[in-house]
Amino acid sequence: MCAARQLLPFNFLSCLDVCFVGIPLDIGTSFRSGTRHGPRQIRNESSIIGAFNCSTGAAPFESLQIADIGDINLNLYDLKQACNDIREFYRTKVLPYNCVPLTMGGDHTLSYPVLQAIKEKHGAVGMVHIDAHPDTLGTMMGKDVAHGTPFLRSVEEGLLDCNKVITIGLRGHAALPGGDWKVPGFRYVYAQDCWYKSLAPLMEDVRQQMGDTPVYISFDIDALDPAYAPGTVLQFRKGVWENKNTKKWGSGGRVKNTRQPGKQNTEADWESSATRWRYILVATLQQR
Ligand SMILES: [Mn+2]
Repeated sequence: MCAARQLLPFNFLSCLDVCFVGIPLDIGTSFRSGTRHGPRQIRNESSIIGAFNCSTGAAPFESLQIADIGDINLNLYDLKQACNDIREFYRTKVLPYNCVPLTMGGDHTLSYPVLQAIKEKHGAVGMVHIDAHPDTLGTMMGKDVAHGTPFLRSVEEGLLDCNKVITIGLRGHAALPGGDWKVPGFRYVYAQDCWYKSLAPLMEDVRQQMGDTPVYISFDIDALDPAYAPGTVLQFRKGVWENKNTKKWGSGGRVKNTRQPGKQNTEADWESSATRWRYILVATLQQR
């Protein structure tokens, strides 16, 4: 299942600025599974990656030492054990080095053990969280660890600086106004408040808010319209980046979504989603 036996020697990480880590986890999801295939699919789609972004001028592979160090070997029969496996991997294998990890999931449960490990090194961190959902539920079906609960667990354990957390892209039934999902201090931006305008002013505001505090960035692929990334767990129509080409789910976007909600993912769904993920990951490496 995992590529752990192919991991590079860990002293290699001392030479890296950035490492990609795969977490093939999907046993925390409440609906469609399959995100265990995410890391591998992102790698497949990345085989045609370009080294230079002509829009931003970024050429990250020229200015940073970057390597993919493989997948974490985790227990897919026990979610809490899987979380332990993830936390210990980051705590002992990644964070001792000055190498910035870029994690490829995997369902959103994984952010909880990753943040646990990060706290040991950095203390409470800020967070830029881009997602259709707040992921601050107390429990899901009576369980405290699940893909909808990682950030409430993180608050309870002091892993986040609550005055430096912003969730962007909320929409659908997961974030009804007046619900008990809001965390004091967190800032929330609904998807519709991002539509048809530049997000540059908001991002400048976020930079000011974060200041010099270390920041964890979490990007849930369902922040995008499922026309562009249909291989997600929960499909909510309309994404955070709505424009004139995405007014109708599945018919207005550049990518046709022929799936129906509730059906199992196909390889084409994963390919489409992984392609977007690849772009998002590399877009975070904006050094020139
Ligand atoms: Mn989500």
